[in-house]
Formats: sequence, C-alpha cells, structure tokens
Amino acid sequence: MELKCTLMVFGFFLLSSESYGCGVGFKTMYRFCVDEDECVTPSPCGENAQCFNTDGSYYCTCDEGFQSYPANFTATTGQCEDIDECKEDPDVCGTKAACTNLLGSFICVCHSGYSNYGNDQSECTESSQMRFCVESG
Ligand SMILES: [Ca+2]
Repeated sequence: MELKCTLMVFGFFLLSSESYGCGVGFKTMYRFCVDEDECVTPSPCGENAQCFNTDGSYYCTCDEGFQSYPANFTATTGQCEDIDECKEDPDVCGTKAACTNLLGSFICVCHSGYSNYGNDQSECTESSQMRFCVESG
C-alpha cells in the first residue's frame, strides 16, 4: 500500500512537470525545460518579416520597405505594414516625377523629358539626350 502511494505521487509529479513545469516559450524534452523555437515555419511574424528566436521567447522585425509599431514585435503585439514612401517623403522622387507606392517599395516615374537613368527610386533630372537636342536645335 505504501509503495503504491509513493508510485502514485511520483507519477503525478512526472505528469505535472511535463504539463505545467515549463513556462511559456519553453517545452519539455527528456524531462528538462528547453527553449521552444517559435520561428519554425509557419513563422508567427507573418509575411514581410523576419523571426528571431530568443531563450524563452522570440521577436519579429520587418523586411525593408515595411514597418511596425513597435519595431520589434510578436504575433500579438504588431505586424508589418507597407511604408508609403510617397506619403512619408513627398520629395522622394523630386518635382520632375510621379511617385507610385508599391508593396515593400516605390517607383519614381519621370515626367517627359526627364530621366533617372534606370534607378527607379531616385530623382529625375533633365534627360541629357533632350538637353542635347535643345542645345543643338
Ligand atoms: Ca511601399
């Protein structure tokens, strides 16, 4: 009878330690509490974000072109949203172009006669070809 009671207590101890012994962010492995890697796929950070596993927790940061408040967040405290570069900086493309916001990016479309020479995110200057025509014509 005494042995049976001891086994029951021991069994309860094992059960409880496996179910409740480890805090949030940890899991039981061979009766030890080890860090749980929350960043395994699917990532809790959602799209357009990077997940960083830490001891007992994790955090997310946004990819370039996206932002969140706060900058470091978890699935319950934030998410990444596209930065509207055209709104944030109305002069980002200068006065010789139209700015178009894209998901995670933006593009400057030059007015006629102006060019940013293949760098779609820079200000447009007077096209050298145009200048040549004006100068020679
Ligand atoms: Ca954008």
